[in-house]
Amino acid sequence: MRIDIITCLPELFDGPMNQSIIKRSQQKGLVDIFIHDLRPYSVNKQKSIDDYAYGGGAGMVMMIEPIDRCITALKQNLSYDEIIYLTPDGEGLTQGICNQLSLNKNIILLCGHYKGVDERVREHLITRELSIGDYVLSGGELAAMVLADALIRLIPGVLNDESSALTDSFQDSLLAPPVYTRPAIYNGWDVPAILQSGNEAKINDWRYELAVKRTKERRPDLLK
Ligand code: 6GU
Repeated sequence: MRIDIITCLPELFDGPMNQSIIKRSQQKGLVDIFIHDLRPYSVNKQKSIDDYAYGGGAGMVMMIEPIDRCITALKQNLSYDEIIYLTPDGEGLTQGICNQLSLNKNIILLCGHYKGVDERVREHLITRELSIGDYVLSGGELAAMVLADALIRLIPGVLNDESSALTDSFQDSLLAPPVYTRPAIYNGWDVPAILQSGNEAKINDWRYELAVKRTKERRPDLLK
């Protein structure tokens, strides 16, 4: 999978995209991430990428031309399955959407800033709009990283234990059950005996039961 990210703050991606699982998945050749600075695609001599809103009001709006030029340049080399704009008024991201998007070959993520992008970008240049939750971030960059992370870990071969993405919370509309590791007793707090019994069928039943219980308590909306 190839992910091209368009941003006016490319430095923000330096750390998170170059650590741990995301770093290793790139080294293994399972994913390619390219960060594109929007600024060089500006057309005026001040190199601006935003301007005042028509009709007035506080806040700058990202201009269509640099974004169009950047997307057009990318499309000259490759065809893209999705061009996703990260915005708080987009469709809410779910594990189901992540599963679906992880099957794509090439995607573009467009990060918004200021008061957002010129509406014509949304009408004509992108294929999809996603939000990562009902709160407002100062830009789409963190949301793009969240989305990239959620997609990359679903690509076969990225996780060492390939079955482990399947037992994540949300993967079957249930939260994940509790997990324990050694020591078996710490401070007098012990690990449930069933997990130490070696009886795989009983352990699976226990895990399912606790997943349901936890989901009922914490996220009853998932059980509908
Ligand atoms: Cl995708 N962008 C911004 N700026 N804020 C958000 C968001 C995205 N999702 C939730 N809040």
